[in-house]
Amino acid sequence: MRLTARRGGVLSRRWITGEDGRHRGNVVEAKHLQPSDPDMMELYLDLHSQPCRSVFLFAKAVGIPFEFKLVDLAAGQQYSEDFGKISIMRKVPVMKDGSFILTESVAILKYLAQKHSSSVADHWYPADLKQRACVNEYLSWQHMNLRTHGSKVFLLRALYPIIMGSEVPKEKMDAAIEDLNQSLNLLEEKFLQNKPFIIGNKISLADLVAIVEIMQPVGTGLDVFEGRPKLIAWRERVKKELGEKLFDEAHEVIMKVTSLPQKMQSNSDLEMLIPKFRKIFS
Ligand SMILES: N[C@@H](CCC(=O)N[C@@H](CS)C(=O)NCC(=O)O)C(=O)O
Repeated sequence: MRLTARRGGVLSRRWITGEDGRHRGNVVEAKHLQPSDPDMMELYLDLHSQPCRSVFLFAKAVGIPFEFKLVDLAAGQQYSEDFGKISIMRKVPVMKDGSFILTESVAILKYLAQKHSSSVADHWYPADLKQRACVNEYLSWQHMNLRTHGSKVFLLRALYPIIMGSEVPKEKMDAAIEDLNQSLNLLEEKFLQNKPFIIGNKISLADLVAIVEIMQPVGTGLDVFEGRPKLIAWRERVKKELGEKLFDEAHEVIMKVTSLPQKMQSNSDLEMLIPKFRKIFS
């Protein structure tokens, strides 16, 4: 992958996918020679972020072309003046489709599925009332459950020591892992049951959003799949549907997350993040 230009703290690179939705490689562009295509949808992303990975994976898996705008969270680029013009929320992902700007990964995923419904297979976000309701049920549940609990374990394991300057207290870590396990139990027992995917025989946005959240603590070296054969089999099915190469590409940075603290430590913008993390951890 080539970074093609730096404009106002946001790096651009272009992705291209084939008609079958599989990644065909990057269009290597010299942005300083070639102006950006004004009609190309832009996705502002940092693949350390779970919601960013879901949007990235979906767009690539179904073959929606986009320009990748890197917002390096560890470098504090979400606080840059340029990014502030895109979203005052200062969070990623953000989608810019023409002049239409949309935040919130779930809203972006649904927008993309609906906008491209003629080319995106129905199973991603089924038109059937009840099937769609089941996808929405999972998407509504996950925010305060699997996402909250997986993120907490991730933050405690990856960032707590550097932000707080001490080891994570055992009871704090144990409680976070217990909450995560409860969410994983519910994913298995309520949502997955004995089906291949959350809504049945086919992958949907629900599976995509679930897997990216689970991979967050996995990136810190915690094998959350241990002793969960049903979840392992589901993970393998999801990977196969997305394409192993694409899945690994999306998760490459999170699987190397142990280097993040060093990167942040050498960064003066870290100071802006410290009060925020202290609030989460205290
Ligand atoms: N509910 C939002 C969550 C977005 C979010 O929290 N993004 C995080 C990364 S996972 C972020 O940009 N954080 C930057 C910050 O808080 O400074 C979504 O699903 O898109």
